[in-house]
Amino acid sequence: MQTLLLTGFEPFDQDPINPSWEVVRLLDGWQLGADVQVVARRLPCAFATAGECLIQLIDQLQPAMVIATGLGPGRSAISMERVAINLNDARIPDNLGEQPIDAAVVADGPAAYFTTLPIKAMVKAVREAEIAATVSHTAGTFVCNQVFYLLQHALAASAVRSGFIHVPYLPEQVLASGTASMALETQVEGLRVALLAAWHTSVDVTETGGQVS
Ligand code: PCA
Repeated sequence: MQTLLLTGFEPFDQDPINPSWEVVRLLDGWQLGADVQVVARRLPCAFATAGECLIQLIDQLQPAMVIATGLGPGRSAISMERVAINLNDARIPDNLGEQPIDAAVVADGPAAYFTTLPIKAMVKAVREAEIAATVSHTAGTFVCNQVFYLLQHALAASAVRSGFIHVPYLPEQVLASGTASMALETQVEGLRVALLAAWHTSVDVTETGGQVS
């Protein structure tokens, strides 16, 4: 049995829950094919420990694919991230009180890494299931981007494909504020479809996911 490692984050910024963990924990143990099973794990929302925790999980589980997820506050769609940048620039302190500003994720590392997931195929499949999905060109400059960068850095020379997905708030988190959200069941279904597409697509489809600005 092969492993698809799927991670979510613990809550941060005074939120009592983080939808990324609420969603992925429901997929723990899901067998998405005859020979592949999801293992879901939670990462700390801290610059000092999140990447280390993810790398330990990769060493321990030897996954065939790794997909990290996090909350993208204000996102209205399941967002397949295209690029991780070598920059930590935190607007708020992380859960250990650390707030790096204009710091490299990896000193002397490349400016950026692209996802190695077939994100266009994933977006297409999720949209076909009538769930909002999009290609995103920024994973921000907080812990999610850092984890995404460290993930791509760690697997850069390997055949294991990896990437990052940002998910919206749950409706109950943004009651009456008008901020975009998506129901838990919809997010779970969207991730199921995205994971199936990721696992079964070896060459990404060619269709635009671009933006003018
Ligand atoms: N979202 C934050 C960090 C943890 C999470 O779920 C981010 O986008 O960086």
